[in-house]
Amino acid sequence: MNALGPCGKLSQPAEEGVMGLRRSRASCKPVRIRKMRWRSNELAFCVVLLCAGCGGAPPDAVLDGSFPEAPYAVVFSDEKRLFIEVRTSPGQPPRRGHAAVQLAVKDEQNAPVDGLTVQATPWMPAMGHGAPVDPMVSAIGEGKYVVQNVSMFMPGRWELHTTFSGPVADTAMPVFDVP
Ligand SMILES: [Cu+2]
Repeated sequence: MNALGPCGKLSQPAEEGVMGLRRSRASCKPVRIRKMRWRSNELAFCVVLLCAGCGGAPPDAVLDGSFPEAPYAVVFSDEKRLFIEVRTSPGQPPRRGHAAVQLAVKDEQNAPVDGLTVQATPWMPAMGHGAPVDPMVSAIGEGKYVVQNVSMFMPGRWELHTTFSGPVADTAMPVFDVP
């Protein structure tokens, strides 16, 4: 064998770095092709991630009993009118995918608040996007509300932008770190 590379040139010496090594191993163009292929793999991976959070899956039928005893977090509403214990299921901290979030809401006198209308929207602040499905909220009594279909489909920090109306009007923002 001679020392000619596939391009008909002498193989690049190792001191020229990674590009030189790659060029000597393959041919002149494959470096670029390889990069393109890697990019399309990356794209496919992103699509898979997005689709993991897409609708179609039935809501997690988690209405009671399956939330841990200890809250994941305890938050005040923004105007301090409500005090909210936050629990997640399945798993606490919530896993990637669809989670149910229980909000146990009390007022300034530490009494459970029933009759609230609750709206909750997941948001991933670092990337500026929400979730592909809207959560559904059910009141289960004793001041507890279960937000189902909270689609936190990527690892990282998610906010649950929450609005309460009815007997008490206020907003709150529990935050979740999805591993
Ligand atoms: Cu994201």
